[in-house]
Amino acid sequence: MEEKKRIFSGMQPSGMITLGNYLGAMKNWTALQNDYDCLYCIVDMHAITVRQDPVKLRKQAKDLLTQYLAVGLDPEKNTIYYQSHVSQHAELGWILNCYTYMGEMNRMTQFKDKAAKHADNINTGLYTYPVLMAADILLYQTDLVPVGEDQRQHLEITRDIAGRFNTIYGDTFKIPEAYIGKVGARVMALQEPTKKMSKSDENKNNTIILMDEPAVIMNKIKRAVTDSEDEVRFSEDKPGISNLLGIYSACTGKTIAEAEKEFAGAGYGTFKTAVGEAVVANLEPIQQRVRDLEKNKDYLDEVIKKGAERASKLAERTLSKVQKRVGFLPKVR
Ligand code: ATP
Ligand code: LTN
Repeated sequence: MEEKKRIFSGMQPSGMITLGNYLGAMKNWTALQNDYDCLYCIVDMHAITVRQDPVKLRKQAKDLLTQYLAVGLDPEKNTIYYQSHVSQHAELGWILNCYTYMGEMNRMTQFKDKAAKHADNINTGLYTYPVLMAADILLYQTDLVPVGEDQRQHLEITRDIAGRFNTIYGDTFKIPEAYIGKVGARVMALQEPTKKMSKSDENKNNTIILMDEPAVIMNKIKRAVTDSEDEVRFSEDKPGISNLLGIYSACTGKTIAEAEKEFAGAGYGTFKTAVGEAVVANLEPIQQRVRDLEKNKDYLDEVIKKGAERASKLAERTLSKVQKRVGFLPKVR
């Protein structure tokens, strides 16, 4: 039997999961779980590149685990774990730091954005964040990385680092590909539709979070910034309406063209109500499952324990190969 191809992806427990995270990443994860061997990591080590309150970070990491399961990831089919439980990520991360140039890191747009946002804490972890991400992916000989559009540059650097290492030491890492969905890959902020919806946004009206109640969702969509026309049409000069069309399409499975036709002549009010209802229809069942799962602490503990064990076993294979190649002595046993 041919072995399944491998998928790796992760999300930071840096706040409440948004509709952007869900449509851009998680929804694709659940769709891919039957055809691939998938590892879905909760990247808590990445989250501390901006200052986190430890009590909140623990809660967010637990909530994210519950949400991974609630969106439909089956822990029997997928390896789900906390990054900090598998020490090989940090170990490979260090080694790869020594094969990455500052010039490469200087080009990373996420670093520039986050450095501007957190000017009082531009730490070197934030700077080398993409190297740890490369380690995450390369540890598992990953074929495919399902992410939102904003991660494309990080995937490119991952491929560059892997290729460089392979050139020096011979084939060591599989060169991974990004998997970026056609719809939902870049959900924009509702009040500022030219910037991406982000879970760490301070303006709560910019984001819909996975756990927002239906009335809150309807309200946020109704108040979303649009334009002075009244025509539901996808266009670069209509970022608000285009964003809502993208959300509608990702939530219903209809194409943008079908959606435009459906709302031709309907007006923004009717359209926004339909978008809100489509989002609620996607999120309500997930919210119910979150509430059920939260009651089952033992089950969650079991999932995360098994996940770390399997991930660690797989990661060790690559790490020990790498350690040998760069010239570290084996442990005396
Ligand atoms: P933060 O605000 O803390 O930087 P984030 O909301 O950008 O976080 P991440 O944890 O960094 O989220 O990303 C998790 C996944 O969600 C990634 O695959 C990322 O590409 C995807 N993603 C994040 N925001 C969006 C968005 N607005 N539209 C589509 N996909 C997104
Ligand atoms: N950098 C990603 C989160 C992330 C990730 C990964 C995604 C960390 N490691 C490995 C895919 C694969 C982000 O900021 N969204």
